[in-house]
Order: sequence, then structure tokens, then C-alpha cells
Amino acid sequence: MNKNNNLKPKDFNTHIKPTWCTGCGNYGIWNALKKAFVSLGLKNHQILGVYGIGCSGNGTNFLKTYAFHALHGRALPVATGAKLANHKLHVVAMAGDGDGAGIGGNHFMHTCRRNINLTYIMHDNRVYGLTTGQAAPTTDRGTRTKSTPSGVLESPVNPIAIALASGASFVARGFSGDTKHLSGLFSEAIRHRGFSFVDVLQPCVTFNKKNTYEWYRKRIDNLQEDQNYSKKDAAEAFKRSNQDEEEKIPIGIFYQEEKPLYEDGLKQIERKPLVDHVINDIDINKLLNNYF
Ligand SMILES: Cc1ncc(C[n+]2csc(CCOP(=O)(O)OP(=O)(O)O)c2C)c(N)n1
Ligand code: SF4
Ligand SMILES: [Mg+2]
Repeated sequence: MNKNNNLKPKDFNTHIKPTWCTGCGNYGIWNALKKAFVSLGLKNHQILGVYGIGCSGNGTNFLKTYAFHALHGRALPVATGAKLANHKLHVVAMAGDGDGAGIGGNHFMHTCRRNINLTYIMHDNRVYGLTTGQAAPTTDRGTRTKSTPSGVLESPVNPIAIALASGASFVARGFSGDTKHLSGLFSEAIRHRGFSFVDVLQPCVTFNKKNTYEWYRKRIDNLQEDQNYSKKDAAEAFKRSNQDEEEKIPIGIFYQEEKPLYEDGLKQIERKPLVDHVINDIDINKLLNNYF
């Protein structure tokens, strides 16, 4: 990564103005990410954004990098394939909490344990935003929504605890109302060699009237301001991820470790990315004939 980048955050804008509701937490994520790209010295063509379906997924049109709008719940498998095809690219997958903790929950767990060198940002607004306010797997028990008129009956999914239990090598949480801190987290996550997960508390000002900016601001507590906290202590990270939210909501890096990458075990990409291999002179007929 080249620190002497002369790009500015606005160089990562496309010609399309974001269509998110005024005040939506997605703006904070978008701004923080652009700043992180600049501080890391990244150029537009060095980055691939892979998006799920949801309000966050509309970012496909607003962030000027390579981009792929995947199916609902499938951002991570697409990001995985793209990274393995061209591991020189910085791949950032982005998806909603419904996408990542619901329909895509299986991919989340397995991508954590594989430790592929990519970053996953969950736009965690604790609701299905795009489909106008149904309960998500992250919605608190008892919350009344369009799809749960008598209140949610289950306990919510805890994305940080899942990432820790599944072996992710970088696990963090940010708040889209604090873009300075969030942008620093994104930079650390992208710089990390391995799978980095950032759960972003992202107020949905239109459909989530409980988890507002004010509600978060009263509870947020930065782990890195606690001198006794070590991001190398997995047991402590797990404990903090289960902190009673009515008292405090920890943000910052919960856990980070260095461990072998999935890519390190792939001989095919040892010398150069898969996309740079010349395949013109390979005759696949021999292989295909085995199946006839
Ligand atoms: C396979 C599939 N199932 C359902 C949908 C309908 N759908 C579109 S967005 C969405 C929920 C989005 O919620 P979330 O992932 O939290 O994103 P947000 O809009 O809140 O950012 C659903 C259920 C779909 N597009 N595809
Ligand atoms: S519905 Fe919610 S998440 Fe979607 S753009 Fe509006 S405020 Fe943002
Ligand atoms: Mg959501």
C-alpha cells in the first residue's frame, strides 16, 4: 500500500448521488470507507467491493471501485471467488445484518474459519431496511415490527460472538456515528493479513426507532481506551461481546491474531494470481472426454 496517495475521499464518489434516507447510518460507513482507502494509499482500480442485497447493497452504485452486486446473502462466496482469482485485489465485502446473519449466516461462519485475506463489513441496522422494516435476526427480543406485530420471540444473533467462535482473525465493531474511529478501524481491517470482520452499528432512521444515534451514544464504550484490555485474549473478547447492552456497548478491536492464510495453501497462486496465468494452450478436451 502506497502512503503517498494524492487521491481524496471524493475521488471514490461515482456520478450517482446516494439515495439513502436523510440521516441513514450508511452515509457514515460510506464516508469512513473512502477515508480509509485514502489513508492506505489505495487507488480505485486496486479495490473490489462486493455487496449483498439491501439498502447497504445500493452502495454498489455510490463507491467508485470495481464492484459486484451479489445475491441476498451471497456477498461472501462471491468475494471469496474473486479474491482467489486475483489475490492482488483488495476485496471488501459489504452486506446488511439480515443478509449476513440470516440468509448468508452459513457463509459468514465458514469464511471466518477459512481466513482468506479479505474484509467483511456488516451494516448492522438490526432490521430489514430495504424491504421496509421487518425483523432481522439481529432485532432485539420483544421488538414489534411489521413481521412481528406481537414482538420478536427469539434472542438476537450476536455477529461478534459468531465471528470469534468461528475463528476470524480480526474482529471489530464500529459505530457509523463516529466516522473518525470507524475509518481507523476500516484501515486496520484492510491492513490485517487475514479475514477481517467489522460489525458496524448503523442506525436505520426510518424503520428502527429503538437503536438510534442517541441510544448508541449513551452506551458506546471504546475497548482500546481500557488499558487492561488485550485484543489477543479470545476469552475476554468473547466475554465483552456478551456485555449487557443496556449498560455498555463495546466498540473497537475485540480480537486480532496472525495465522496462516487459506491462500498460503494454494500452489496455483504461489507465483502469480490465477487471472495472470496463460490458458490459451491448455487442451481441456482430454479432461472432458473422461465424462463422455
Ligand atoms: C433470496 C432473497 N430472499 C429475500 C429477498 C428480499 N430481500 C431483499 S433485501 C432483504 C432484507 C435486507 O435486510 P438487510 O440485509 O439487513 O439489509 P438492509 O436493507 O437493512 O441494509 C430481503 C429479505 C431477496 N432479495 N432475495
Ligand atoms: S430504510 Fe433505513 S437503512 Fe435503508 S436507507 Fe433508509 S434509513 Fe437507511
Ligand atoms: Mg439490515
